[in-house]
Amino acid sequence: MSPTTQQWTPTHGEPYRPVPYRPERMPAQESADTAAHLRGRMDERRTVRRFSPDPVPEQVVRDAVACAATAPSGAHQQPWTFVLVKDPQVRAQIRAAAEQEEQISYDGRLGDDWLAALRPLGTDAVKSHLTDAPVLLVVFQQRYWLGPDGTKRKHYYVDESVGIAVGMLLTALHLSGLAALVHTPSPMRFLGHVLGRPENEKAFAVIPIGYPAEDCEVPGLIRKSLDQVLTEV
Ligand code: IYR
Repeated sequence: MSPTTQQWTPTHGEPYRPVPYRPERMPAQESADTAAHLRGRMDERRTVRRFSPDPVPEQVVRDAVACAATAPSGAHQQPWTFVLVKDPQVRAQIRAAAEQEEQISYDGRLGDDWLAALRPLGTDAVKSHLTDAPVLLVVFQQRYWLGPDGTKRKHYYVDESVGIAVGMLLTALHLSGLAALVHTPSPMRFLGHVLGRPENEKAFAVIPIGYPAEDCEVPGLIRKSLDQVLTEV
């Protein structure tokens, strides 16, 4: 077991206790080859909304969550909880509640401008992936630490930390051959209730995971080129 995965307990106010970090340096050619390969692999990732019912190896999902949980976080507070929802009844409940909210959103709550921005994606209020994908993962952010005696301690940069973790989750899933969708029903409060999460946790995203359906289609989108996203000064 790596030293960073021994049983974690919250830290607060302890002194700085550095340990050596001496990873072997990757030769430049191997580094370049790896980066170019990963760039190509990641460019193949697509958000999928139509999933095959085929089961996925659960350990792949567990390992991807473990990858996500290596994300850097504000004050190393690791303010995330991942809930693997297996119970079909709970999934049906989540879908019904999400679709109810989405219907209101698509019927006008989002506003014309937002709906226009979404049109090229072809999304609507029907969220069949919430029950059809073989795996449903719900990510919660821990807005503060809640001790067993009810003590509360603020967490820092929670949105950023959980966003990075979800990015790493998507990367791990994709590189392991699985497709996913980051779904953010709004409002999401119902998720905490349905899944019985504690008061310090706020739903961040619902992530159906699986293989694309045989007849899966995705929007014909074009990514910005590197020189459109990277500028040098
Ligand atoms: N939450 C809605 C709407 C939606 C919003 C954004 I921003 C998207 O990128 C996609 C969808 C839904 O899930 O359909």
